[in-house]
Amino acid sequence: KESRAMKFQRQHMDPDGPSNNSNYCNQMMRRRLMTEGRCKPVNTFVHEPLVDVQAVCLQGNITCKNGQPNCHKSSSSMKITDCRVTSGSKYPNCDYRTSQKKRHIIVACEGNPYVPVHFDASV
Ligand code: T3P
Repeated sequence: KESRAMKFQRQHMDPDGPSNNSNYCNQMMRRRLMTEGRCKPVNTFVHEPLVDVQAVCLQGNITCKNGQPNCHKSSSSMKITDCRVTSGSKYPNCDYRTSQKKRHIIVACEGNPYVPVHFDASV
């Protein structure tokens, strides 16, 4: 079974990206299996080395949107791509808008090793 840590990597890690391509989200959301059963409405891919994203679990500790205490905000801004489903998108034809940004990321971390398991926000 896929662990929560592996699921985070599947849904949110793309260290070698982004291809400078308006179809990035349409391709990646499908390739990473986020268009099965429904179109996942919002999803962020992070374009930084895995070790640097894992290190965010040791950076500033903050409260998550759901009230849990285990969120962490990156001390540096990171290259990300936000994927947001378009208003006209109709499952199973999931259509996304692709926006590249540099932001501080906020992730929830769990376990031993203490690693990212959820993407909470970017700021
Ligand atoms: P997950 O918990 O699998 O990482 O909040 C619901 C989902 O939306 C959550 O999935 C994370 C995702 N999300 C992003 O990927 N980027 C964002 O900026 C926000 C707000 C949510």
